[in-house]
Amino acid sequence: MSIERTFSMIKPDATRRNLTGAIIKIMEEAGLTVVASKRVWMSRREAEGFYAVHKERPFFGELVESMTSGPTVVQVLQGENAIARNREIMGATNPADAAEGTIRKEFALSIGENSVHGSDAPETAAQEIAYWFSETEVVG
Ligand code: RTP
Ligand code: MG
Repeated sequence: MSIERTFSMIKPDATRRNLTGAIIKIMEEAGLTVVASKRVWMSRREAEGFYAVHKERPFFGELVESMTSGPTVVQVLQGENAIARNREIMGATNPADAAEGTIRKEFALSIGENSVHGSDAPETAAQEIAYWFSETEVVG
């Protein structure tokens, strides 16, 4: 067990439906603490840069479209095994495969509009946090 930080996003499909508080409540109840948070309307350039790893994938255009379609809440979550814990409460990428009680099972509309993002490993967590936040903006 170790205290970790992970990067999380509440995506436009969820902010549009006013689900920010409901989603953060699930995170907090799972033992994760919001140690940085801001609401951003991503530019195309920011979305393409953030998702650069997926740029050759067939869904890239659709992903960038949806991430620039409205406000996103970008945040840093801290807690025991925060990376895995957050992935667990998010549920599978495709809401059709997501387990009962997960955020995506409850709120996601489709694989593309799946309400949340969470880092998948320590390296990506560090990169993704640094993409959106300066060190002084993360207050643990
Ligand atoms: P995330 O990175 O957002 O936490 O989600 P993930 O690891 O579960 O999924 P990943 O494979 O990294 O894909 C990133 C995001 O791209 C969108 N996607 N659309 N239309 C499609 O087939 C498709 N596949 C992936 C999803 O919004 C996914 O969260
Ligand atoms: Mg991913």
